[in-house]
Amino acid sequence: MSLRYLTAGESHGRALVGIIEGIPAGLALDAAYLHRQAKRRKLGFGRGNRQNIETDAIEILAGVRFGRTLGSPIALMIENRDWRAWSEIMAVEPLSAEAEANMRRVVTVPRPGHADRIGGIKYAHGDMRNVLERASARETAARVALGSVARRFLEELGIRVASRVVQIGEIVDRSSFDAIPFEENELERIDASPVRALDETAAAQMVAAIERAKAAGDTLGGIVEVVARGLPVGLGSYAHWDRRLEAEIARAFMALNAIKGVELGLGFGLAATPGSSAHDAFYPGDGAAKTVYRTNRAGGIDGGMTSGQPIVVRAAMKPLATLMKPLDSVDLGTGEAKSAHVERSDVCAVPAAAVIGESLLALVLAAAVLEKFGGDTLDEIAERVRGWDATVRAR
Ligand code: EPS
Repeated sequence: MSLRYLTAGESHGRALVGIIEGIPAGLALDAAYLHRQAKRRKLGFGRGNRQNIETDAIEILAGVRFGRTLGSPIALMIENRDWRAWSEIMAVEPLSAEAEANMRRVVTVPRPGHADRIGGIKYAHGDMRNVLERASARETAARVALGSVARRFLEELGIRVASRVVQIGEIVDRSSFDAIPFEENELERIDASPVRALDETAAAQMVAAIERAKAAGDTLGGIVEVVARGLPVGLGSYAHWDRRLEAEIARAFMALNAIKGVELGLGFGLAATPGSSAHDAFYPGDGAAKTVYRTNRAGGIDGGMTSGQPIVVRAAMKPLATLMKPLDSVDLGTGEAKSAHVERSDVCAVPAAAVIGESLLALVLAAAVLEKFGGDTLDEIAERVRGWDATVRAR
């Protein structure tokens, strides 16, 4: 097990916490870096009022001393500022009979498309708040915090991760992923787009589509693209099914709330493409390598291994299940037909999903790097990666 991480926390509970284990010693890491990444997740047109309440400042509780990782587990905490308004509803202590009788915001009518109904059945929660508090995408703030630690580690090895929005509702941005900015000082360009689109015309149309959905009490999904560059050749393996890197990437993205589809490179498009134009041909190298590619239809992975080309992942997000004009549902307490529960929410969280996707990919890649190169200190790993790059050039 090269890298593992856990999160805990309810959406309106006191805080989100995350622990990551396996990051080597000697990595420069500070809370300001993590906070910069966390703030990027909050951006995006279509988010609700909650984003104005939360600052998503990240506290490093353990695993770092004098600005460098110790090699021990790193523990992070993000306060839920909104908890102050929810401290009775989300109290940890047992309820008094009076408080139980006066409990507010009890959820008995599940939202179609949300975890409410099945979670309530599965965990015997009559009040489905017990489900939605944890099923909420608020938890992704913790995954971004942990993913930003992985990102910091990858940066030291020259590996960069970035993202953009490709589609919101029916509006598609047809720009190439090659135009995505990667360096921290360049990221602001796409972070400044209201919807993380590269093309300004598409961005304006996406904003208008979100506005229309909001006015109609509706929500919108979309497609995000996450790209990683600067990868060593040969992360992952063809040798056994559970070592294939695409599988890990798909798992990480499918584990993000509301994601219903994942593809690499041309992905589903390959189904309709003949073999003659579906693959990436090899050409004689330029001196630095024996072979080079001119296309990246595979999305950076062949046979479950990194090819050294950029990894290009796309994920499709369904529209959020909390509708201000709610769908038909049933009160599970009384059995009556009712409109689904309505709770303050976002209209569209696709731009946030793109930023979260960067962290998910960073976590998968950091684990793959650690598995291939091992090492207890950053220097040890960096030296092994450099040595491997030289080996690859000669093969
Ligand atoms: C969410 C509902 C909204 C979002 C929340 C995810 O929260 P609330 O019900 O408090 O308005 O704002 O996302 C975040 C708080 C966040 O930081 O991303 C949901 O139901 O998934």
